Amino acid sequence: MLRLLVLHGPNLNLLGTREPSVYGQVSLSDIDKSITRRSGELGIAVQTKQSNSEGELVTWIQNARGHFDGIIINPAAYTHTSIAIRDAIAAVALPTVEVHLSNIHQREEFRHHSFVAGVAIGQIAGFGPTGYLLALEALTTHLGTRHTSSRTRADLRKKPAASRR
Ligand code: CA2
Repeated sequence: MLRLLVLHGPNLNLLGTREPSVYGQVSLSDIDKSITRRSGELGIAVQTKQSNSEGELVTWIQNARGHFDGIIINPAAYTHTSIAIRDAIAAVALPTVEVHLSNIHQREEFRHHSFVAGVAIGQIAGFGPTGYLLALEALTTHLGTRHTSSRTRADLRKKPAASRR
């Protein structure tokens, strides 16, 4: 069974309580519930965690190696500042999808640059909480395709040439 780690960065614990015009009215706990529900439908195991601390996020990313097959992360403000989070993602070399509730490219100039984007397999921004569900689909497909294609290569090696036509 695929195992995915979902990480939420600083201040996302405030979702649904402040700035609803920017970040919506849905709480982080509601987002986590919908992630868990969808992961059940997809037949994957998911763990969700939130931290306001850069170091804690770095430690969780480091510890993901061997326990998870991929990471979904909304690094929040650390997106735009944290070389440490970027380096941790690069070091564990687990496929990582970056998620943002808002479209960071439509907002202030300082939000346009992401230190994480260069080490992520992709970025999803601007779809609100749905972005996490899109990330689940994308990462599951990415990992499934990778696994399927290596199985297919092994199957092809086993079959005699005549039966491959
Ligand atoms: O759009 C996103 O998901 C962001 O990662 C959210 C970050 C922001 O710094 C990024 O540029 C884009 C901010 C998260 C703060 O969340 C709050 C939620 C409710 C009230 C106040 C902050």
